Amino acid sequence: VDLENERTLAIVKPDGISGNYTSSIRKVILESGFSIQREVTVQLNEDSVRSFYAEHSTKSFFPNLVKYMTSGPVLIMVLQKVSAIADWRALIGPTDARKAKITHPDSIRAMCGQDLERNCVHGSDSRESASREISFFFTDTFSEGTTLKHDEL
Ligand code: DGI
Repeated sequence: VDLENERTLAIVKPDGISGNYTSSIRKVILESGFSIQREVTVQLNEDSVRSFYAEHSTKSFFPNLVKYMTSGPVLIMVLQKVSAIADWRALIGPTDARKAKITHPDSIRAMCGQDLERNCVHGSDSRESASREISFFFTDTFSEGTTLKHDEL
């Protein structure tokens, strides 16, 4: 078991921001022992979302996903702790927020998500995704201050 610190990418999606859940989510993050290494609020454009969610590009829900993720600003964060990837996934709960409210009532998606699409938060699902997703939004080194990789998202 690798007990080294891990980084994962967390996103508070548009419904999380518009529902004013940001401070509650930040509280859960810090109380759960994560440090927030980077954070930036941006309005994503369609190309960014298509590229970020490329693995879902052939799914029937993809156009809706793109529409939803561009419907308002999102808060993008890099979280760090031991086992950050699995622990953040456990904290956010199942993809379908409606199910989360029943099976994982203490999860973040149960708290602020609405359904399978509007589920309030994102979390990387593996080391490979975390690495890809972090470098998708942020410059590759962590030695400088917060720098967005793209001028415009
Ligand atoms: O890693 P997750 O976000 O838990 O889930 P995922 O990688 O399977 O799907 C990415 C996002 O796409 C998910 O957060 C919400 C959306 N999505 C997934 N499956 C469906 C969906 N949206 C709709 N409308 N219908 C789906 O079946």
